[in-house]
Amino acid sequence: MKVLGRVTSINVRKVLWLADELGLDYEPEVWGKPDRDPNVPEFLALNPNGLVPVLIDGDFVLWESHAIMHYLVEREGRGPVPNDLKERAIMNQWLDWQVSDLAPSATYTVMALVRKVPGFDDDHRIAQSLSGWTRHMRILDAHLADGREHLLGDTFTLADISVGLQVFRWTMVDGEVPDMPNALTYLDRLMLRPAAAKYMTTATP
Ligand SMILES: N[C@@H](CCC(=O)N[C@@H](CS)C(=O)NCC(=O)O)C(=O)O
Repeated sequence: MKVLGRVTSINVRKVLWLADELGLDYEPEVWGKPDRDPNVPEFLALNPNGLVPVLIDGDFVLWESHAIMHYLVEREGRGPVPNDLKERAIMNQWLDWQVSDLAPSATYTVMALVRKVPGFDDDHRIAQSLSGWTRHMRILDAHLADGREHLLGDTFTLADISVGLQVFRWTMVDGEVPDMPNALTYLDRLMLRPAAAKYMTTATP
């Protein structure tokens, strides 16, 4: 199996973290700007979006981080997905929320104040992004206010990987951000997982 991407990407990290949780063997192949621009025919033939991660499993090719996570769990027949229908639905709710609400609100701030990518210096857009990201972080912080260990309570699920990585990025913002005590406690507990700590380091913010 090959995972195409760069370790600085949150979406690639989701897949790598899960692969480590499952103890899978895979071959990483570096793709993604600035190291290796995916907008070349060779890569676009695999993912026409020109985005990472991409999974190659034999002659099977898959893109979209959450689709890849679900595939790996089903392929192995084990992993952090609840058996219970309603718990699984709640896990999917948080996964969808991460990809459709939480992450998009954070994107500009991450480029400007975490990864410091040249060109991301529009103060108005930073303020707009930070305000949206803060609103979503408050929703998360309130959900975690009862001291639960994971999004679903006692059970670690795929949703903790995706949302946890986004909380880590919140701590990497170079600037003042509102306090999110429950989310930070949640992150500290997640960090105790060896696979988590590997993908949430200051070396690769
Ligand atoms: N919805 C996609 C988003 C993928 C995405 O936005 N990937 C970013 C990195 S986080 C990317 O490929 N950026 C261009 C690049 O790195 O060259 C997923 O979840 O996999």
